[in-house]
Amino acid sequence: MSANLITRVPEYTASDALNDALVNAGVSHIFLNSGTDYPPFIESWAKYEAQGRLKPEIIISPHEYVAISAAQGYAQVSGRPQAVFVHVDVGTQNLGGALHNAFRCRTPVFILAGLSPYTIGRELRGGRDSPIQYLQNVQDQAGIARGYTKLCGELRSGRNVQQLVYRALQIANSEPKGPVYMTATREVLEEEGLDTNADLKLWSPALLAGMDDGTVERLSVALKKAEKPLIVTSYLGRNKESVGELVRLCERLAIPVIEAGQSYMNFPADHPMHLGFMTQPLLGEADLVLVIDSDIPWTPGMAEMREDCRIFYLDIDPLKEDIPIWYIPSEMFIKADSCIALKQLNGRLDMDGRGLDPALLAARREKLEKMHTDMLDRIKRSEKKQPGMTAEYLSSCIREIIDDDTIVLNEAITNGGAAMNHIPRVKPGTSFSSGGSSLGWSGGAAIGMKLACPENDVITLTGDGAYMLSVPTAVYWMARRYKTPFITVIYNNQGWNAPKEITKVQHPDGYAVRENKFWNSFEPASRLDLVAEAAGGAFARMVTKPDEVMPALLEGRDAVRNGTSAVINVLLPPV
Ligand SMILES: Cc1ncc(C[n+]2csc(CCOP(=O)(O)OP(=O)(O)O)c2C)c(N)n1
Ligand SMILES: [Mg+2]
Repeated sequence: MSANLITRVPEYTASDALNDALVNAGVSHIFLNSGTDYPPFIESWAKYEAQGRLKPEIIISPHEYVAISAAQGYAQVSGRPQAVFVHVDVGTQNLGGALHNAFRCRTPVFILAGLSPYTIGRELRGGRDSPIQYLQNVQDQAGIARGYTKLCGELRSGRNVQQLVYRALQIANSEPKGPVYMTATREVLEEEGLDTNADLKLWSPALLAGMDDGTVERLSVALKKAEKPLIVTSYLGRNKESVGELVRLCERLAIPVIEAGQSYMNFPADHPMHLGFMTQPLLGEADLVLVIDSDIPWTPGMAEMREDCRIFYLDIDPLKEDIPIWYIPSEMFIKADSCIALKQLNGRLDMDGRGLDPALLAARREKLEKMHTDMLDRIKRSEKKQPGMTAEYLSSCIREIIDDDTIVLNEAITNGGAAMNHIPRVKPGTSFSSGGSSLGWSGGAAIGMKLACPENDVITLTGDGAYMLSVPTAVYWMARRYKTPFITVIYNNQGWNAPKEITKVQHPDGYAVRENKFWNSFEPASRLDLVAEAAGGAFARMVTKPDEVMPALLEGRDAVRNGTSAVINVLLPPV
């Protein structure tokens, strides 16, 4: 045995310093999928527990996709980033599409991955001691994450670990927010650390700005002048305070709101100015559209709009700098925080109501209110119980078993519209989707949200395909182990409907339609609910008839209130 292995273990290691930095920065949980890179941390955590010292709670996550989805969910509801610790290159790869979601959703997450040790001759504590460390030594591990993170960095010395953690979190927490990815070799994590006792006030996120006076003036004049204004938003409700400001603006000027590709609750669905989730037909009539916080308010090639429609784009990232090809032809691209900007607009209009014709405004308000009531009538009619199962009826039953504070996660894909229409959310912070396009987010996200908001009920609405991609074995095991019970409703159309629908749009008279072949079926249907029972003792129920929906949902809700997750697998007509 060479001398290095009897080298003294420092009393305070880099791993200890990292623990302390995370605790100091308010990171309460580490979602962990470990490996041979973890002895320095495992030793540190055991020491901390033995000595009664504070450390983040370690949440064992059997799949990395679930780990980061949980951290994303936690930050989506609370604004507070959590840590995800994964195993070298392979663990990083398993973050997979969930890293895309966190990035696209602009959610702060602190990711740490081990690096294969850089010494092979036992020169240093932590050097290589296993064959796999050679296989895991790859050219560009950080490259796996680089396209989906705001910062990729390496901890290279035990002495400045804390500084780099604070810097990474400051960047993650500053708008546009997002995940950060740090790596470290075992040798560094075993080194002597340095506790800086940093004052976190000196690491606060970059301050946000609103609009300059000229822009406030131009925008308020344009809004007052418009005859058929429209507001489209997707994630304004990331800041709950913005919702009230948007309500004020829309009430004053009688402006309707469409939530397009909603990833947060942005505007109360029961408000008369809420006109649903589809931009058409309103977009086609509008003479002014104010987009606030949206990546894709509409699909440019598919949208019908007036030639003379004026577009104003207000967003923290109005050019979508991480999307290579993107364009919405806007008169102004306003880079500002929407909450500050809305307060400025409301303030401007408080001071100066000139230019508004009360009669015109009243007529517009009345017309919009009627549209809102007509929309609700249509929704109500479509949810009537039919002999066969419909997503509309199912969604209406879900509405009946939840309350205004229930957190709803929507990953119901082609049934997501039915879910949004029939399960209106009226309180900020009670409706979420992944903000990205990688399916499988909702299972892990529900765990994170329940950890952050234990008082709220949490319900996920998922397609059957999305459910399978969520790694349900890991999800329901974690939900039981960490006491985060939630209800899952599977909108089970026994296959992938989305690729079928889009093929029908692209080739309406083609072979696929004529032959009815779409390579999208999961028949014969699986007992997807039983997966959760096997993995985490969840209450599992398959439902085939409309009459069975309500009793199953109520039983599921009772199970959750008694501490057990529930999966209600509802069979819809097959795709
Ligand atoms: C990780 C991942 N894989 C594949 C896709 C492509 N995709 C988009 S929608 C969809 C179908 C999802 O099926 P399901 O959840 O059952 O919803 P449905 O289309 O049936 O409503 C697929 C596979 C994706 N978005 N993300
Ligand atoms: Mg499906």
